[in-house]
Amino acid sequence: RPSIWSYQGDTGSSFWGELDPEFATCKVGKAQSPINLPSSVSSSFGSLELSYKDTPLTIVNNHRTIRVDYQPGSNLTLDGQIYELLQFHFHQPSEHLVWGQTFEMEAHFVHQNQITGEFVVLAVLMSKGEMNRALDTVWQKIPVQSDRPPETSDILINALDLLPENIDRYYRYRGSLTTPPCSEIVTWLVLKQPIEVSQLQIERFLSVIGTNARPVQALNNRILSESK
Ligand code: SG4
Ligand code: ZN
Repeated sequence: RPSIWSYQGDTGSSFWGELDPEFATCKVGKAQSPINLPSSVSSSFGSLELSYKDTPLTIVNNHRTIRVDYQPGSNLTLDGQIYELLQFHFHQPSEHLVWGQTFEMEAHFVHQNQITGEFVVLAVLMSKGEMNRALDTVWQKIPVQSDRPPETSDILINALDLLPENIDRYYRYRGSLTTPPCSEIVTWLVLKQPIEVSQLQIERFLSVIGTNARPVQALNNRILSESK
């Protein structure tokens, strides 16, 4: 079955729950993402443990985002569990808000536990500023045509180059994929320090993909935590 969801009009995010029975969670789920941060309780967590390797730049335009696929062998460790970095991708504007503020873009580093299937998504907020070199390496290779096989090159990249200096300060909460089927299987880690992206880089993304952010969802009775 072709999946018909989008970010605009009558297949946009307010209708996801009705487009397909498999998308019902988008409507009835009580732990949906994104959310407005921070709100409510805080407790403490330690530093993030990341072990990311270089990977050959493999990039996909699936017309809903620009995605960079990662080769196996890069991990994030959380609560003693290992989650493998599968891919990262981008949203414009940001999906998470901080104190009601939207950022220019947001990057999602998607990790999955190979045994439980649970996800950890590390989110990096992006504000307008200097041209971002690591991002530029990716942007140089954006496929203009969507739904083609991934484009691989022999350029090596490392997701660490897209993270801010400070990865010790972050919000953490339990939520969902921000796209259909909106499965509530994600631990979200949202870094507090944003990285910078230039106006031209934002425009480049918009000209290929357009805006692709799901609006914020109700917190309901979830607890949000902060590091330190
Ligand atoms: C994007 O559409 C990615 O292309 C999807 O990746 C991703 O789905 C989806 O966003 C949801 O991820 O971090 N925004 S999010 O919650 O990673 C998954 C693929 O389709 C399952 C591979
Ligand atoms: Zn995402």
